Amino acid sequence: MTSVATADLALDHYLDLVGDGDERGAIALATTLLDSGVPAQRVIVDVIGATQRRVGELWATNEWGVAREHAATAVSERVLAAVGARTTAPAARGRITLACVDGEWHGLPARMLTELLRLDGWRVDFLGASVPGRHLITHLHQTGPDAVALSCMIPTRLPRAHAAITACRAAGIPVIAGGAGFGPDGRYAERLGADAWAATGEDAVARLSADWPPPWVAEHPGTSLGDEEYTHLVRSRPRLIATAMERLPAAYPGAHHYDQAEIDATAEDLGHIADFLAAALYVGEETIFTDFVGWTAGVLGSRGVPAGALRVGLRLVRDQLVDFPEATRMIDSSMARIAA
Ligand code: B12
Repeated sequence: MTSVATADLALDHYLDLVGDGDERGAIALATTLLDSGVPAQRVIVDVIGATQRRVGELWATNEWGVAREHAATAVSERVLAAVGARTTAPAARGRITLACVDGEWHGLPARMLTELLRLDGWRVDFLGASVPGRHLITHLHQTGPDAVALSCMIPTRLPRAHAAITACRAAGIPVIAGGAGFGPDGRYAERLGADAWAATGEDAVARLSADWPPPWVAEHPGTSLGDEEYTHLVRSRPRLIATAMERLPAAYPGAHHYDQAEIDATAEDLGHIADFLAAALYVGEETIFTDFVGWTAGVLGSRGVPAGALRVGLRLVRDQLVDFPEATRMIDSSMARIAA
């Protein structure tokens, strides 16, 4: 049996273990796979990564609560550390700084990439989740790496990703971008000025070992990013949400009976609407917003919240966005999408 098949067979068992918070069991399974000749890369990608995607689906469909997802992720972090500790590769290639963009809390995908790069012979300084731009730059000045690898899993962090990419390049260090936040084919990475993009950790390993550094382009042909609408929207975010919450009971009578947890969840959802809208305006990509609304409709639907409630939330935001033609157009097309 091939090692890929062995890793595949372990998947269901591994999911059960992390779903049960069984750290020791999960580490034992990963160690057994390594001992039976499954390469560490396969354990990282085909077991840990594939399971995390499954965990995301189980959370989205409300089969798993947040606590179970958190516990499973915490177990996988420990398993990844155990796999890393059991494998060594001489750091012969060069040095890479790997960081999650400011406000990006998905540290595990970046940690997976860290281990994959180490296995390929890079010395990796992993700075973890949510790294503020100026601290990232200080680190670059102190260590002088060959590359910065920037991870962004959700598009709301793209404006910060842009700032980080610009600052790294100003310091003379080329940037490779990755993570689902940069879009399905990484198309936002180029728009934000990254030197390279890779879809997966293994693609990143291949890209960095094949031709790095890429030819230096003094300035990437930047489209205009972060126009007036974006700036106004970001500035008015707190008022936008507060006003929408005030108007909510009149627009959605069910909200009269909301308890504090429901009020907090609604305010958080309105915050996501504002943030995804801002990101879509920043990058000039309507799909960032319409995909988010489609995804939210699914998540709320599996928690028994009707699409009508989401429509009300969108309308409460839209009604305040007088003189925001792009934003209202994006909201309208998202409403048409959920109606369909
Ligand atoms: C665990 C998890 C969390 C944890 C993260 C903890 C941690 N330590 O990482 C916590 C609880 C913090 C979290 C929070 C949120 N999450 Co979350 N989360 C997940 C989950 C279930 C797993 C993430 C993971 O570990 N993936 C690991 C593997 C599967 O990722 P991967 O993409 O294959 O990784 C590879 C590539 O991305 C690539 N790569 C990654 N970085 C880089 C960098 C470079 C340079 C390169 C080249 C490549 C590269 O290499 C990796 C290794 O091969 C995902 C589901 C999913 N499908 O990923 C949701 C998910 C990403 N989360 C989601 C959401 C919505 C959120 C929240 C907004 C939820 C909320 N309501 O608050 C917040 C946002 C927090 C923030 N601001 O960052 C959504 C995003 C949807 C969207 N529209 O974008 C997802 C997809 C869940 C879902 N099913 O819908 N989350």
